[in-house]
Amino acid sequence: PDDPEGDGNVVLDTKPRSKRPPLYKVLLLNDDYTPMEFVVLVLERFFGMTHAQAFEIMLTVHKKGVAVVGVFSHEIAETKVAQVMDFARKHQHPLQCTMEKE
Ligand code: TYC
Repeated sequence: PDDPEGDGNVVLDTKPRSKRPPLYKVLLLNDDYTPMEFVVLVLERFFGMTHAQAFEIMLTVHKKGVAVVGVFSHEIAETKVAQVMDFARKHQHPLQCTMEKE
């Protein structure tokens, strides 16, 4: 009711807003041409993974088609995606990296 007490004072609902900013998953996509070693290098260089971690995630993408390689704020996720896409383009590999809201 707009005026449950009937006293003329209207209580306005406020949307509960979460304090934390949204997080974004950065995804790496498989393709048939990017060399496995290049993907491993990308994961080491831009996502701070060890060689073993990077190799494992690369194989997951290779087998499953896609994997989450990190979760970040919008700004950091955008930067990671741009870094990976620039690096792949420079080396003329078709590697694709995208982000999506968690
Ligand atoms: N499928 C690629 C190959 O066989 C390797 C690869 C893995 C490519 C992960 C992209 O995100 C990727 N050379």
